[in-house]
Amino acid sequence: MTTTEVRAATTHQRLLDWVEECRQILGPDDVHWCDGSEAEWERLCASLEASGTLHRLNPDLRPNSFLARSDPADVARVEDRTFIASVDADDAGPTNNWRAPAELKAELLEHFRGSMAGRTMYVIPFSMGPLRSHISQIGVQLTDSAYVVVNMRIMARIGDEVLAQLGTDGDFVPCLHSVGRPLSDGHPDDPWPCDTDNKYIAHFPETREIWSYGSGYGGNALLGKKCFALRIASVMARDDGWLAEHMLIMSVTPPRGPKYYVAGAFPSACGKTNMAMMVPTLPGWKVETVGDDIAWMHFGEDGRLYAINPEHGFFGVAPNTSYRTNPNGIETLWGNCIFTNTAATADGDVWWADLTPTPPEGLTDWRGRPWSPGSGEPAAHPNARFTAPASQCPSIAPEWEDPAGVPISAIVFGGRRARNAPLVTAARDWRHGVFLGSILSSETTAAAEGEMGRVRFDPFAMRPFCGYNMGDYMAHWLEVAAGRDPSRLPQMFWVNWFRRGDDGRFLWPGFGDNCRVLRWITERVEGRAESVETPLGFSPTSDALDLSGLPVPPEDMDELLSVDREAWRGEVDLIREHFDSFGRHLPGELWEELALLEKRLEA
Ligand code: O2Y
Ligand code: MN
Repeated sequence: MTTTEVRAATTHQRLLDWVEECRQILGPDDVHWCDGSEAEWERLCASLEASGTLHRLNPDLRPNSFLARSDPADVARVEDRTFIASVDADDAGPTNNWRAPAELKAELLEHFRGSMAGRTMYVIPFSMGPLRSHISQIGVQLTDSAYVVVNMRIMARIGDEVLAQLGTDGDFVPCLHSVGRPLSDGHPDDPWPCDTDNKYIAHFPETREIWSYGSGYGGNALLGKKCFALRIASVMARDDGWLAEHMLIMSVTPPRGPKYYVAGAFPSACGKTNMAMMVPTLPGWKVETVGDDIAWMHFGEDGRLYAINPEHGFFGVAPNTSYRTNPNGIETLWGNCIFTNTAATADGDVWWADLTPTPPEGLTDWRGRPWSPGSGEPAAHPNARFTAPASQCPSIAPEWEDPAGVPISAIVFGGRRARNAPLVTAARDWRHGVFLGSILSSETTAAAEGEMGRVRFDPFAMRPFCGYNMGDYMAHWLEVAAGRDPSRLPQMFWVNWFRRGDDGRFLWPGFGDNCRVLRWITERVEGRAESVETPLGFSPTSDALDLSGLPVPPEDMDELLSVDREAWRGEVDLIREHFDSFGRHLPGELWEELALLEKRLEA
């Protein structure tokens, strides 16, 4: 080993043995144990600038911030290369790509062997969740990407304090990552090394391991996020009686209090980050942010459900994030950020569609080419991202790092439905809420997703992120609440911000006006919301929503809250097909809920 090796600040023998075993397989030139310090960040960013991976932004405009341009073939999560390698295929279920663990490991080892030659292997101890929280979990990621290290430093708590927490025998999830581009062949390095043709995002739920190869991008490479905090954590949660969810966490405080905490599950690209940072339009109402993407929830001694945000930063989609859609999001990005695949301005800042009403002159696109509005291509990649410290968000809740978590009063499920799904519906009880979560769905919007307007079910917004059989996952949601005092459980709601009229326009303004729906939700939690029963649950009466100052015509409100029985009979057929796909794994209670829905539709 060379003299640049940075030694471990740990005597944790299992960890040291695993790192050594991996070093021998991966064959890096150096090993660097990340301490998480500012000085380390500066050194790594400087080396990434030198290799052309990072471009420092104008410090007068955006201090301590950088732009990275990825390989054009490495721009997003790769669901078709994401694997759940459980011993039994049935344990992965119909929504996951299954591979036999031994076979997949053997195949991957062929790729991993020597894959770090000529590079440094970074060891990143990281905590998902605040240190010293009983809800948090520790992981250790090995990676040959310094870009991953600096992003992980924003997205998780990393370094020596995590090793200290781990002690000499603490549990950790081993996360192995290589971009898959050894430097042994004498070929010069690329600014964004990857192995385009051989990407694998592999999860081994029984042994709680993650092996990721070939991609340096986002959810494929920052292994604490989707891989650990959702796919592996969902398995841990199943085994240990808690919930690992694709949910934002926010607080909502009425003018005279008290403060309520709401968790919200929305499929990817449904505006979760915007909602978590909402600026409410109702005077006197306050919204604060605890997390924008993932919630880990445990029941407390008092029977209430307590949630932490396991992350430490935001990895948000840049395009269409603007002062109009998310002012707190924009303010978060003042400095200390990494931008990936945005456009660059002539004065050394970043840009994306909607950031300013018109694009500035002299833009460079996400691939580093001069860009003009007439080019017919977007300046920023549609999945361009910002990595930003959560602590910089103006709406961050002061208690966002409370190790005890925050008590959840309401859980909101929301899909993207142009038709049929009403603006808001309250579930009758926990079991009915689980049913509503299980039929969460969106209509396909792009040709790439298949036929336009087709309903795609995304139960609990977890379809790409559940590390086991989704039928068993739904059963777990029922089991965690069994025998508990219903009055202590969060109430559950279904929302849909995306309903359109026959003329194709959105019927609901969304964004800060969603607080009007949140107001009704808090009133329902308090047991005083004016409600009417529908076949789907309970909806606001026509005058129960505070619409003051909102120019939505009454006929649009009627449409927004309506449940079209004929259309819902059609939906029932789709739900039956959806449920059928889980075979014996779908809990009988959900079939019973479907039968009840059918009965109510006939009434
Ligand atoms: O494309 C990626 O790698 C990121 S996907 C992502 C990032 C942040 C929050 N949510 C998501 C998602 O796909 O749900
Ligand atoms: Mn997400």
